[in-house]
Amino acid sequence: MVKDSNSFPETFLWGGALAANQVEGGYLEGGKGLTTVDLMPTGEERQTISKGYISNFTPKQDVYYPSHEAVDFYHRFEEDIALFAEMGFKSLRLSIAWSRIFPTGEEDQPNEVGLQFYDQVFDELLKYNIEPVVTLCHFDVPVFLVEKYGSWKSREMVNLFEKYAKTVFERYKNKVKYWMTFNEINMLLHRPYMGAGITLVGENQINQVLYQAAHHQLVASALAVKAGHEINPDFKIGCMLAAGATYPYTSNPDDYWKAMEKDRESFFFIDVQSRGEYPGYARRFFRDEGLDILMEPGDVDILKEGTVDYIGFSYYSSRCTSTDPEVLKGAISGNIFGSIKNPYTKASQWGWTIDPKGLRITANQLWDRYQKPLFVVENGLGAVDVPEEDGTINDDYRIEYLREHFIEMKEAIQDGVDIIGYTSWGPIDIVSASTGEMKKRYGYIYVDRDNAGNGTMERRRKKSFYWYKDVIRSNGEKL
Ligand code: BGP
Repeated sequence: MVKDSNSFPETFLWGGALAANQVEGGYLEGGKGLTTVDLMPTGEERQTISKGYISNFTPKQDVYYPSHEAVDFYHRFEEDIALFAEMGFKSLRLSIAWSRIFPTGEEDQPNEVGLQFYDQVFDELLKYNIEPVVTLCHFDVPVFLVEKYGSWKSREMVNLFEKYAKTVFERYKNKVKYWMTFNEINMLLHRPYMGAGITLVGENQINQVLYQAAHHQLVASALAVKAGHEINPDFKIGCMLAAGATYPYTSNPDDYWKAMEKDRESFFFIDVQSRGEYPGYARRFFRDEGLDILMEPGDVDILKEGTVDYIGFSYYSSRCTSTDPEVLKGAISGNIFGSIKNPYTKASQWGWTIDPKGLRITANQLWDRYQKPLFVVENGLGAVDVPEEDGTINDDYRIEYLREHFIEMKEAIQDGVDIIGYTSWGPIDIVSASTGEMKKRYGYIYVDRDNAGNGTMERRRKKSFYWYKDVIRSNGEKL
């Protein structure tokens, strides 16, 4: 349905987004099993591991892992949710840790303590009329399944994931309406271990491994969507893409084509999840690369029957590419996707391209392509915050980043794009996924905690807290 609107809809789901492994802590409490992210320390080693080069599945004793305690949401969720409510949140995106529910991934019965934890969290949200938006798997696969099956390399994962999905759908069917299957499903190609628990040690045919694993996730996602709709027909179940338009560096048609191919690397996943079948360009890619993706006879139907209701996506940056070897030589890895420097855009302290207009472009692309409601489920600025002497945090740079993106999001809505909500990333400071550190902060709420585990964990409202509260109160009119 095309919507004509000059502004944000009345029902717009303003809020914030979190992931279990980056906010909860309590990494072995309440019977929780070890997950992949629990094994990723900070620094260079994290980069290597997240790309799939890991062989030892035990956390080191003498190294501090910030995510093991994170910001202790596990024990402080009431206080944190009260702060979100104070800002006027209409929604909170968060994920369930698979290994709190099935510690190894293979138990017959779920872990009741884990289930109760999320009951409490959802009840607390509902108390304030905050709509939970729940990701089933946000970068955390039970380590046991990685060791036993090689994670998503194996077809075994499909039924195990379906069982997990059905368990939580049944349990929370009267508390949660909005769901997402896999966070940033396309991250599997770029950070196979971080995204999907896939190790590449000893693998020669990397694309074969990755696209086979992708097929397993796509089937598992479709089965979950199908089961969810059966359990509660009112469920809205989405996919989740790490989005960001790719621009050609010049008007050379070769550059344009390369940019299109780069975008399709990501759209591939959403084409399957939203349209229910493999696109022609993917089948050609498999042929050209000599990939032999094993599919079971029923898979075609499963993919058709399990298409998503909405398209969730993260947007931090646009990307830029070129076919010119000279230009590529100066390439910088502007973000996880690798991008050459775009002379027309700025960058964050971590070199991530800042391109507000790219949000409008990306939203329009996704709408043109899928004609399904869009949900901006991640966006924000990772920055170092330095408290003033009196303890206040004046994060004007964050306000500026968000304001510019909100202006473009509003433009997209005026373009007729159906955007149902916006949850900014890390509304409270949390552990960074790419660095594993505390110092890259996104929050409206500051947490007194550093990379080494020092600090009181006290929560403090930043300047952006009051600004976002006004944005929500005025439904995006006061930016
Ligand atoms: C996305 C992830 C999040 C998140 C965010 C910001 O890729 O879905 O988990 O962390 O990026 O990244 P970072 O924390 O590395 O700054």
